Amino acid sequence: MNDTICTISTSLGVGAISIIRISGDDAIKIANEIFDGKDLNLCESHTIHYGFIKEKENIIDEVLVSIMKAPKTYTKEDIVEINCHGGITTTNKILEILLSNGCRLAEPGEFTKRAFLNGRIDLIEAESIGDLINSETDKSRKMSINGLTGSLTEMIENFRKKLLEISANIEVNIDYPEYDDAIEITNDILLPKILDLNCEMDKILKESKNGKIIKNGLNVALVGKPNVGKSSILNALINEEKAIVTNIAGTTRDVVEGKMILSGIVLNISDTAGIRETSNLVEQIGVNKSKELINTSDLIIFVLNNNDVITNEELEILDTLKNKNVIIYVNKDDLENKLNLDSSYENVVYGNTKTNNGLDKLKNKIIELFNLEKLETNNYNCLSNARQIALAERAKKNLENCISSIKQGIEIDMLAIDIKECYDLLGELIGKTYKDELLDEIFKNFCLGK
Ligand SMILES: Nc1nc2c(ncn2[C@@H]2O[C@H](COP(=O)(O)OP(=O)(O)OP(=O)(O)O)[C@@H](O)[C@H]2O)c(=O)[nH]1
Ligand SMILES: [Mg+2]
Repeated sequence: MNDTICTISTSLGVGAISIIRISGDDAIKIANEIFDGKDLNLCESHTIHYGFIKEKENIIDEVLVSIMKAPKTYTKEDIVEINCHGGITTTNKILEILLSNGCRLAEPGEFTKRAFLNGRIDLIEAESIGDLINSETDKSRKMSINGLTGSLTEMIENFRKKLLEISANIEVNIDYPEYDDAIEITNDILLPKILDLNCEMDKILKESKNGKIIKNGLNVALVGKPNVGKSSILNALINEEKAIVTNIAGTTRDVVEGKMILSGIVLNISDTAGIRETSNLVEQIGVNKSKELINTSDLIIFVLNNNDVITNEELEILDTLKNKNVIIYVNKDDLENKLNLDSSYENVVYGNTKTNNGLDKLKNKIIELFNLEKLETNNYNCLSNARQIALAERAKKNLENCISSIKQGIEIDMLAIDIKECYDLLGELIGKTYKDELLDEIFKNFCLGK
């Protein structure tokens, strides 16, 4: 038996209505004890009732109470929702009364965790609920809804079904070689089937890259030597005077972050300290942070000054950026060109921060580089978090092992192991098997009341 949990489900602040949610075996009984109105124990499921919340004889608030009986509820347990007047004091007071009448305060995500543990939703659906609440763009909202309505699970389940069929055929061949009815499974029959599945998994993983971008956005770092205009570019892109701009080289020390949305994708932009040799300890720490960001960002906008001759240090940094996604933004093109940039560099954009012209070109270059417009037209049925993608990648390894074993003519029963492992990994992906620590990790990021 589960204890009865409660919490405030709406965000705590001044508003018209707040909702306090209770879930568990005693939800209706406890709500009834503090409710002045109909006897809630006698009410039908999925009905709403007018009355008052009372503490002893004192009226605390005038409320509407919704009764939802198990199993057709969010958690598959009895749920009561109290709609009270919004505002911090009333809402907190009702919560306090519930706690002193036998409810326990819910942990973040505990309602959704119960929905999962009670079999109403799978792990992908649970993760999608968290994603939906946190989505910052319409694209990420669309993707979360796909996960939430089960179409992503369906895609993985279909994949597992095909694996199961292959597995079953192999088992029959191994266990009952004398069976005439069973088609004899040979490596020749298996190879095209596994190749098809491998191809399908490839597609799923490729799409998941898009999914990650839609969900988390792109991390973009503005990098370059001091005074080239990095902070001015950040401010112009996010349309806010966020970073300090001066003509003194070495103005920015700490990383300054800003956000903008481009073609429906969030860009998390970091303005960094200008990279140069310095004896100033604070500046040196800033420079080190800039270098770290080069390694962790999805895109580096390397800023040069059109009005300055390119330095050896800049050329060296450019050299280290060869295998990364880089746009070279030649700033200050309103001033005389002294840069002498070799024409062999790709993705070079000229502009300045005084007009929007160059910045528009920069935005278009980012859209082009990451195919951001195309992401819009994809179906949004894709894996999007590190846990899901890592499991799919491991599943793909098993398929690849299988293919190479078939090509080497290895016994068919050895293949069954890889196929079974692939099947289990995808089961883990949708939460058929899981460890408690994983659930703790997933649900701790949820907001209270969900
Ligand atoms: N003419 C011209 N000046 C610019 C342009 N962009 C920035 N500046 C000027 O260049 C100077 C340095 O700009 P910042 O944005 O602070 O440069 P930064 O790269 O962030 O410099 P650090 O923080 O020191 O690394 C300021 O005086 C800006 O007004 C531009 O496009 N054209
Ligand atoms: Mg700066």
